[in-house]
Amino acid sequence: MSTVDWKRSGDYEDIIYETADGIAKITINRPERRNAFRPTTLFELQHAFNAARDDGEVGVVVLTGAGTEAFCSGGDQKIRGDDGYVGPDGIGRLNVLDLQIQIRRLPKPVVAMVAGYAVGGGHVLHVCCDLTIAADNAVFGQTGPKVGSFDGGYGAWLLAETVGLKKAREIWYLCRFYNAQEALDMGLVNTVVPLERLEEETVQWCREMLDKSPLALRMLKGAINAVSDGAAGMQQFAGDATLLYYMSEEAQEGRDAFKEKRRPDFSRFPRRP
Ligand code: S0N
Repeated sequence: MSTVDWKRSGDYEDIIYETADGIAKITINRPERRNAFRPTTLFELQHAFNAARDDGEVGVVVLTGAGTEAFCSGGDQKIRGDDGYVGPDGIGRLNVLDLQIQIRRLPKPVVAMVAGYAVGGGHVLHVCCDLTIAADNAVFGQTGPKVGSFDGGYGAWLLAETVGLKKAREIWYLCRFYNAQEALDMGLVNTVVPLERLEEETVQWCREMLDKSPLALRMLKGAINAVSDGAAGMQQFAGDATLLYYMSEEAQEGRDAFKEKRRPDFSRFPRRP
């Protein structure tokens, strides 16, 4: 049951983009393939995530799948060529990696709202999200070693960071599926709710975050990701530090002095201990 009045926008084939009350909801809309992604899906997801990033009204982004059977079943195996997933241009791509990075860099919380299967590359997508709200019918797992693929990036080490090294190895090496309660027990999701309350609960979590300081959330996301993202994570965090500095009178004095063709006077700014 929807608790908000979603407003749909954008002209997409594989996804749905909606906004309401400060939340952007992005839905993978290929239920006939358990919301498996193809290159077009990923280009559209990237476009929608950019729209959510740029929209000053949006404070939180929800990623989900259409229907109740699947969040996302990973790469579309039916259009998998010999060098990646092949779209209308005939070129093989692995462009889910760009989307994973985009979710990590997006300076607003991203919440995975999971009903049904989150498996393969679809499982990695929820791992990349900041939070995961799972319905009681959710199923989690990696399938790569069964179907001839693997994700040695976020799919491996971010999963290990989330559930621990032993459990991450088990998930990848054995390709078992785990139910929602098992996922909760291993720290893979934040909460489990009855399927019919999934969106209501997710919106409630979003509203609680929307009440909080956007800059504080932005800095926390950057800080939590910085260590595991290495230099790229530090670059993001450093960019946020620059943003904060730009917003200070101290930095603005430097800019104003240049424009007014005078020496900058930083004497009134403290040298803090
Ligand atoms: C999800 C499963 C468990 C659902 O089982 P269920 O409910 O019994 O339904 P099915 O009858 O199996 O499915 C219903 C219809 O949907 C089709 N379908 C399901 N999943 C896919 C899929 N991934 N691709 C294409 N079609 C799919 C079914 O075929 C069926 O349609 P019909 O009846 O018409 O045939 C079960 O479906 C399942 O196990 N699915 C496959 C899960 C899987 O192995 N996914 C792929 C894993 N690999 C990746 O995701 C690649 C990783 C990746 O993306 C990546 C990683 C690192 C670097 C780059 C990449 C990259 O590739 O970009």
